[in-house]
Amino acid sequence: MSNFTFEELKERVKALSGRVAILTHERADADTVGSAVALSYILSAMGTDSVIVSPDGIPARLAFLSPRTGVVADTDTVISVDVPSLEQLGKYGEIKARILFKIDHHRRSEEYAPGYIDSGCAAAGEIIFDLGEALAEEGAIGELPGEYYSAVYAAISSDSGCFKFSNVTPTTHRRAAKLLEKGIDAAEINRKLFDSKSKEEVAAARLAYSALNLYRGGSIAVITFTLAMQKECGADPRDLGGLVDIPRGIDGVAAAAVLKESAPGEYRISLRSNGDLDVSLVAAIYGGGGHIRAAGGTMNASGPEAAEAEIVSVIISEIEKQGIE
Ligand SMILES: [Mn+2]
Repeated sequence: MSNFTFEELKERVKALSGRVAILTHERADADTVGSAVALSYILSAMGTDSVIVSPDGIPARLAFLSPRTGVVADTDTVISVDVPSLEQLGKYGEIKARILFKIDHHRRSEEYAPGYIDSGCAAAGEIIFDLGEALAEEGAIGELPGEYYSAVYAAISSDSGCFKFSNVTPTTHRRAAKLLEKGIDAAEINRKLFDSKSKEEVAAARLAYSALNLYRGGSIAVITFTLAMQKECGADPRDLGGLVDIPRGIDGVAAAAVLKESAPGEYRISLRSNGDLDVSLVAAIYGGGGHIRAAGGTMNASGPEAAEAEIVSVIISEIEKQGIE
């Protein structure tokens, strides 16, 4: 199983036929959904029908991207976008043999299908943007609708933290500039992505602040968010991804983690690094992955205290192993 070039990606996309299922990763974010939506516009511009399939559904806060969802059973061909591992495909990991190819930007992208991978992109949306441009240039597609450009922009803005993460390149901004020239409402998209919270999410943040613990002289910050806390705030667990910004945003914090209890004894780990620590190596210990400064995995532990103690000790040993101060 191997990776292929951008030229081959174009050819593979043009050759898609029948009804295509575009798989997103679990706990979908605006990059995976926006990229899938944009890709479905590219496909329909070529006369190819497609639906978007998310292993655990698309969270309500991303409904503004208007994904046309469906089920794999009704499709002829399956591809994935922004999905680095089978684990991230959730229940669809079982149909890996049906996945024709994947489009991804994760540095550690598992070889579950042949793929086009550009880890120099801050978002999978940047790859989709290039694909749209290239196909238009060669006349394979005509003018795409405004919804296409909005979806691509949402994807890029989401994974770049509204263009403030270290993964942003001059090319990221050039792509975004071209999207702005298409007349998209970037301010409104960013408001929906970053400045809009449900009352339940605010209640979750309040609980998260009270559960915040600092370790190693304040360089490691961890929040363990139990099932009881999730019940108390009433938030959709899929909308709790932003909680990790709380520990990450504290002055002096080099590594931040949120452990979200997903089932009794099972914890979803979200990791962030503010410096040189490669948290994807911490995530890899837990069967996960991601990027240098943002990664995740799943841990089993006897209880919340044990889970938190374990992640702290693993982060400390990784700091020492990587020789980071
Ligand atoms: Mn992504």
